[in-house]
Amino acid sequence: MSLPRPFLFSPAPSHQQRCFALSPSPNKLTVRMARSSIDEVSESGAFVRTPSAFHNFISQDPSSPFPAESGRYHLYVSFACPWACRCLAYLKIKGLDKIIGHTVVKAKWERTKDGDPHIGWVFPTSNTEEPGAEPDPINGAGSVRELYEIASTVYSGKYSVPVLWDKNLKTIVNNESSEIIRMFNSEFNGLAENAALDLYPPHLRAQIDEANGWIYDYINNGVYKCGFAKQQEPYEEAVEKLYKALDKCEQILSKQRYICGNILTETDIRLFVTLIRFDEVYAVLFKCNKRLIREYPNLFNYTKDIFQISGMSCTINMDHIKLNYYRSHPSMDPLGTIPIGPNIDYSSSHDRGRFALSK
Ligand SMILES: N[C@@H](CCC(=O)N[C@@H](CS)C(=O)NCC(=O)O)C(=O)O
Repeated sequence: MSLPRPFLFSPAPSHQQRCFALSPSPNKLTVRMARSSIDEVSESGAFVRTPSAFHNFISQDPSSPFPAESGRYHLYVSFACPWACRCLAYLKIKGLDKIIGHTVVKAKWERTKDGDPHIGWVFPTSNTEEPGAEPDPINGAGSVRELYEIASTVYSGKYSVPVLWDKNLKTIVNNESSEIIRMFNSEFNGLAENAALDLYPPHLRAQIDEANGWIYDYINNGVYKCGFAKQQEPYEEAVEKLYKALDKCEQILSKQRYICGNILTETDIRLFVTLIRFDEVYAVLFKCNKRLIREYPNLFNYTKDIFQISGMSCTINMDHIKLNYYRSHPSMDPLGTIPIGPNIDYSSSHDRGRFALSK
């Protein structure tokens, strides 16, 4: 059974939302949809992320088009990608990995199609080709691009991960991590091993949404704004906001265990995926070097604390992270040399137990 493909993803975003190569006059637009993050640059040289396109929602309601079912959905991720790793973290800590399978792509971007210069996520051809990566067991696809092509014949955006795939309808349910984690938090609770864990509890929702807003703009996406800025001014603007936000987190974490109180929430998982990549990658490649995370006592110990939550450490593969960032962006670093350090041990002891957890 298949649904009409265009029905499944949102209409094209408005021209402010999209990332374009613009002609000199905004009245005479020559637009080119970004096919890769590195193309997502405005006229002023600032990085502007393209919105995701597939926004279907899995529901615990059995009559919904995408009902929560065991074995029906599959998550495609890269260990390099912080957005995809949010979803993988949820899969692990909610105890969903027996009912939702996942596949990890190769770390480094490669050509996705003969005769086309596009580079992106690809699958290995065997289990032994690259440690940590696996061939696509569901569709036998060679690349993530092929998954998008199966899901839609008219899609023309980025071939990004995460991809949440419906094996029944053979299509993409959703490719936006902030939505996927909400589904994983609440919609599979009839099947999850750790259903009691609620990372978006009703009484904290306003606080979580508020914190997610500035953490996304200035930290999660902020590091990309630093790294992908093509001019000095947008870079400096982004760096200043990034460090103000990190200082704010440090301050919050000097008084409580997590960002929204003494209780782990979605905000912490979203912040963690950026912090764990910061000293190893963003400080070097994205020029976020005003201060390192390991120079912030509370942020550093907090990063270790979250890394040590049961199930989290297996979502972090630093070899994939470094291989991807340092080797997949030749326009940023044509040599692709991978820095040897700093090799931080996030499993070492931390001091966050000094805060009593709230119920
Ligand atoms: N808003 C998306 C962003 C996903 C995203 O940008 N993923 C990057 C990897 S970190 C990607 O797959 N990029 C592919 C490309 O640029 O070609 C989400 O949070 O899920």
